[in-house]
Amino acid sequence: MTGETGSAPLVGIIMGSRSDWETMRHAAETLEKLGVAHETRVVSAHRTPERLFDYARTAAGRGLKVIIAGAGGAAHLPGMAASMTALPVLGVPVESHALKGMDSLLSIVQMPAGIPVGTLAIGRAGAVNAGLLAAAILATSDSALAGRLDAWRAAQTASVPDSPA
Ligand code: RP5
Repeated sequence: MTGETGSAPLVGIIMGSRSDWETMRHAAETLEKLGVAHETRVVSAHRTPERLFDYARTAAGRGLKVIIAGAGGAAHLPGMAASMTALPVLGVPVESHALKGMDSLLSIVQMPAGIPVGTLAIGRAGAVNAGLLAAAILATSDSALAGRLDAWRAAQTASVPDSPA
């Protein structure tokens, strides 16, 4: 799966399956709007464990600053990624068919003390917010990005109507 931007990626968006893309594309689109270089990969904790090991172990060395990991069901990807890198890992629970994403949420959020995963909401809202949170983390050391993030939030505020009718 592609999604690379021109410059070296700062955010890695990984997901357990191509079926997660419909949700995780919202993280990518958010980063694109904010001009944050990122990459997207399918990396499954269960089906491709060696790929996950290689990805997480090399992420910091390749220049990534934040990892966004989305998965559904028995969603071990964010936690396993976090176990192998000190980079901040943001977990997005993908809405599953059987349990509506409650399985994904509980699999991601209830990490043991010592290996943190910043867990977002189930589905699209979580993916959008993971993109925003990754940008906010990067913006602490990138004033131009901080300005773009402020502008994005101001535009959102301006777009909210006074009346529902
Ligand atoms: C998880 O299993 C993936 O993250 C996905 O959400 C779920 C179902 O995967 P597919 O069977 O659609 O490939 O590992």
